[in-house]
Amino acid sequence: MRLLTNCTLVPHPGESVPDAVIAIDGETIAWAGPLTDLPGDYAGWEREDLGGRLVTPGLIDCHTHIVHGGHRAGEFRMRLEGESYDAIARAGGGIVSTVTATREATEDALLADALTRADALIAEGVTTLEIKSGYGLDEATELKMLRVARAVGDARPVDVVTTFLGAHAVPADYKGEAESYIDTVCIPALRAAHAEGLVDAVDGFCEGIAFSPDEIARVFDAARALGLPIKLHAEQLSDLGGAAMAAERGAMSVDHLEYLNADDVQILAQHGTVAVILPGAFYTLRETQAPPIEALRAAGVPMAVATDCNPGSSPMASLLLAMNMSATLFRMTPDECLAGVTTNAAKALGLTDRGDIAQGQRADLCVWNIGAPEELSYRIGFNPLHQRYYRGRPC
Ligand code: DI6
Ligand code: FE
Repeated sequence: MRLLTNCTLVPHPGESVPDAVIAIDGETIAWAGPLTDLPGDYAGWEREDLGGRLVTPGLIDCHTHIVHGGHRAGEFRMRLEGESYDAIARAGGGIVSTVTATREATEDALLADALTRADALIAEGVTTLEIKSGYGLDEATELKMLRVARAVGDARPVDVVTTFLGAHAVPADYKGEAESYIDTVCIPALRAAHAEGLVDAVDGFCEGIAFSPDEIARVFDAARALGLPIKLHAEQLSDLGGAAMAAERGAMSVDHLEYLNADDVQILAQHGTVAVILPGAFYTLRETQAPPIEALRAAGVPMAVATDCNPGSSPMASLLLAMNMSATLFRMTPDECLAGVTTNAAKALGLTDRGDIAQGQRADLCVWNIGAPEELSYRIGFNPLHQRYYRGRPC
């Protein structure tokens, strides 16, 4: 039981409570508000003076691929010389090349490598982290990736939410046979991973270089039969209608969305689907079509922001940079950026016990050396984290 005193509370983006107190009981927020309203029952609790610093909810990175073998710096060089992401993928590079490296890596090696990226995110205040599979594309390697993802959560003070992404790319030995890959490899691997308790949600990559909406729908049917929530990489490079298909099936989120059309924005709004904005991929691929932020905002679609940390299209392990890019590249407001990595990121993961500072919520908090919450989006390459609280503990 402890009281964090003398802080400026940002319980939700856009709100600011000066001279505030947060009462932490075990892993939970027992009370939060202005000092003047603090109930007398807390008088005897141990106090920690935060020196007037600003406190937000712990950050949540709701879309990452931090578990993977190798790197794609060679592909980076090719793209700089003018080769396109699409063309590299179609020529057997891209995602499929990371698959080879991931299949070859041991669990220990994958974990050691993933922890370097997890540590970078944690150092910026991340307390909940989603990690996807999808660089195995065979049962053994998909399960290996998910075990490593769980191991990240065991090795570090961070909550890991796992996502099965077997429908990420068509592996080389199934080239031209996407449907057969889905039925004979992907869905059986999903069932096996679920049986081991390794899957919190199911994702897919709906794109010309990956899977069609119909193919993804087969995976979603299998997910539903297992009672697992779904989400989708959609409309990143072209408009195939994947986002609407996923929203209509009750997806928690649809991610990327550069090519989302106006009608489908309304479908997201109707279903309460979260739009996950991934500026790292837009930036890395030098995309020119931005996601329809204004239309999403006008329709009241909740927007999350994530790193998409992956070795190909978004080799970025900074959620603060993702906030900055969302503001500068997409004109999201600083409040939207903060909501994107807190309350809406929690929503994108289906988590109701975190993302805000309120009574009963998990005591996952960030204490910052900044004067205004906008600074989190405004600075570039600067980490103002003073202290993170994870499950009520400073660490
Ligand atoms: N979209 C992405 O941004 C990542 N996966 C996906 O479906 C990229 C994966 C990669 O290029 O390795
Ligand atoms: Fe991704």
